[in-house]
This record gives sequence, structure tokens and C-alpha cells, in this order.
Amino acid sequence: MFDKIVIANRGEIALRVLRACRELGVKVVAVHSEADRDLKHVRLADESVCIGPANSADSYLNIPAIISAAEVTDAQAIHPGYGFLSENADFAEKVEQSGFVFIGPKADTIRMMGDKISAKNAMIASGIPCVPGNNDPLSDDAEKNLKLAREIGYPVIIKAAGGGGGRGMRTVHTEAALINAISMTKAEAGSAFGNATVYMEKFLEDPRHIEFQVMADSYGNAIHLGERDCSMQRRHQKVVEEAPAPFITEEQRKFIGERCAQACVDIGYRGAGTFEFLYEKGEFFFIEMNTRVQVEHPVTEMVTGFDIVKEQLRIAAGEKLSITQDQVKIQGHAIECRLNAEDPRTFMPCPGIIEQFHMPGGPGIRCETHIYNGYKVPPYYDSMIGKLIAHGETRASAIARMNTALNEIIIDGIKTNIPLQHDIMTDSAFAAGGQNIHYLEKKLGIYK
Ligand code: MV4
Repeated sequence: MFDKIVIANRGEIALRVLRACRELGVKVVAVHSEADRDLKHVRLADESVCIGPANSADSYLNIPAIISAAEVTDAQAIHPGYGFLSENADFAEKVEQSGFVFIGPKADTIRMMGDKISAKNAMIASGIPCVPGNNDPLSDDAEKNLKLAREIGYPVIIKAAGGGGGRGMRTVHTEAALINAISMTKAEAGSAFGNATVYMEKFLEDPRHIEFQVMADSYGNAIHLGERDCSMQRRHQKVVEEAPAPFITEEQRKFIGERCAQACVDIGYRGAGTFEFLYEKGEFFFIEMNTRVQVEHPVTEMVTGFDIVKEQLRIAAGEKLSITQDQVKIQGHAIECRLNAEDPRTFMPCPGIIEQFHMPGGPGIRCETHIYNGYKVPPYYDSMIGKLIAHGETRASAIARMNTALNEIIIDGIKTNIPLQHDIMTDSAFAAGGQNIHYLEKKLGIYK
């Protein structure tokens, strides 16, 4: 195992990685911006290095500053968390070229999955079901594109190869709108991602978002840890996640999960990863792969009893997977509510001082947060200040426990989305389970 690693992130995930390091006896170097000196994990770390001003571009995205911090502290590896540089292939490459271990997949794998067309083609080659589409860059030939859309059938969606996570896409409902939509998406993709390549897919109107968690080691072993349902979202920001996904059968889980694990073997995947699917009318369609640990990893940890972050560290240190597929058992149900420092009605970020914080507890409750009494939520970063996770024997008991925890938790001094989470946890359609990706926006009345 490593002696010392750098955590190249902030907030709750930096604290989560620090906790895994503590369990494994790994020393921690916290790198932080000028605005983040008071972060909980910075205070708990063995060493800390200020890597630049508050602005992320100058600190958490500052590759030379992060690598220098690893050098001066004599660390061996860098954990990127999620967001920031976690899916930046150039960062992973520079980390390894500088003699450190990147705690994640190889740079080439990140690059392949970052290009959504090459990702899709790799998955097709591995037998993963994908959304019908052309799976190649669209040409500038209008006749060809019209023919392609006719074959796929309207509505279609034009997506940027360099996009993902909801950025750089456009839905097309009629033939009359196609050619203009392609050129608009291309132009936007060119300026947003420096890559004007776009592709076409059948647009699924009412899917659920279901993703499979995988872990692979460097010796050709891979497992899946089942799936999560992340359909409760607003403007591509997940609000509630759960595991297992309601109404997904053991047979479906085994069928898709085993294909995901096999795909990891086929592409030489390493570390934790997520296969994102759209699920509609009983069918799974792959859309993207995430090559990082995700915000919602705790729901999988709660139903499997498996520590994903500790396993990331072990795999990066050259160990084999610590369990086999037959040791993975899904037990009960887990739900995660993201806690954001925002106005529950306008969704405007609400930074400020935490005047009072009471952590909820009780059976099956897990609270992942870096906030504490007197902590000042800075205005420079994502508004997520923590996550509340409830586990129960059944989905109904997980919801009941979440409701109890939402009643118990106190976060005073700033506005939070706790009232919204309360509304969702007491919503009868949510209680029924299996709502699609549009449900929350419709409930909130912002659905176009
Ligand atoms: C789609 C789709 C419908 N059909 N692709 C949005 C995020 C990005 N990961 C892919 N996204 C979508 N791709 C096809 N062919 C609908 C979405 C989508 C969506 C997907 C997952 C979760 C929330 C979403 C919200 C709006 C649109």
C-alpha cells in the first residue's frame, strides 16, 4: 500500500478519500485553494499545500501546482475524486510521467471514454447494448444525414463527441429541423470542447437513468456491484439516487452487469467506473462511461457492504481485486439525498456561514459532509455540501429512515434544498418507484 497520497479535490469527497486512507494507514496530503484553508479534510490531513487562488482554474485545475505538491511532500499517488481533473486524460498522463500513480484508469482509457463515439464503439465491440445511431462522426453531407435520420427514425438527438453529462446535445423532431440542428450543435461543440465532431442517436423520450458500478484490477479481473437509479434530476444535476433500481430484475442485473464487467476486461479497464444506461420499455441502452468515483457511490456501498474508495486505493497500489463476483450480494435498499447550499425554490446557490449543524443518526443512516459549526461555504465551487444516505431492508424502510433523518438534520445559517428533499421523500410517485428522468422537472413545473 502507498505510504502517502495527495487528494486533489475538496469538500465531502476529499474527506471521504481521507477516511479511506486512514483505514489503510496511508498518510494524506491535502491540496487546497486560498479559499479552502478551513476545509475539514485539510485540518485532518497529515500535510497540506495551498495550490493557488480560490478560482478553480488556478488551483484545483492547476496541473503543475498539484504535481509540484506531490513532489515536495514526497507522495506516491494522486486521488482525483470526482469533477475537476478526475476525467482529464492529460492530467492522468502527466501524473504518471512525473513518476506518481494516478488513482484511476490509464490515461488512454480516460481519453477513449472521453470521446463518446469511441466509447460507444468499444461497448458495441464488447456486446453492450447501445442506443441505435450512426456511431461515427457525422459528415457534412446533408443528403446522407437526412437518410441516416430517416433510417433511425425521428425524434433523433445530435450529440457532441466531446460532450457528455448533458452538455452539447440537441433534439430533432422533424426532418425540416435536422440540417440546421447539426450545424448548430457542431458550432457549439467546436467552441465549448474544441472538437466539432457530432454523432446521431435515436432520441428516447421517457427513459430512466440507470448506471452500473464496476471495479477492475490490473490483472484482467473485473466485477460489477449492481446498478443505481439516478432518474431524479434537474437540469442534468442528480438530486436523489438509489440502489438497487426499482423493478430491475435479478436476471437483468446479472445480464447487463456481467457484460459491463466483461467490457472492462476487454478494454483493459482499471479502478472504479460507471456504465451509464438509458432504460426504456424494459431495455437498456448504453450512453456513456464515467471513469471516476461518483458522487452517488455510497448507495452501492450501503447495499453491497463493499468500500469502493478503499478498493480504488488497493487497485492503484497494484493489488488484485479483493472480492470475486460471487461474493457480491445486494442487501436491502439505499437512497441518497444530495444536500445543496441553494434556495429550495429558485435553486440559486446560497453560500455563507453554517451557524448550526446537527448530524442525523440512527439505524441505516450515513451522513457524508465536510460542514461543521462555523464553517463558511465559499461561493466559488459546486453548491453540494453533503449527502444523506439511508439504508433499509426494503425501499419503503429506506425512505422512512431518510424522512426521519431529514427531520432530524439541522443546517442553519444558509438556505439548503432540505425542503425539496422532504417533498421528494413524501411524494407518492417517488414512493411507487421507477419514475423517468423528466419526473422531477415536471413536478417542479419547469418542464418545457
Ligand atoms: C439521451 C436522451 C435521450 N435519448 N440520449 C443527458 C445527459 C447525457 N449523459 C445523455 N443525456 C441524454 N441522452 C438519447 N439517445 C436523454 C438524455 C437526458 C438525460 C439522461 C440522463 C439523465 C437525465 C437526462 C435529462 C435530459 C436528457
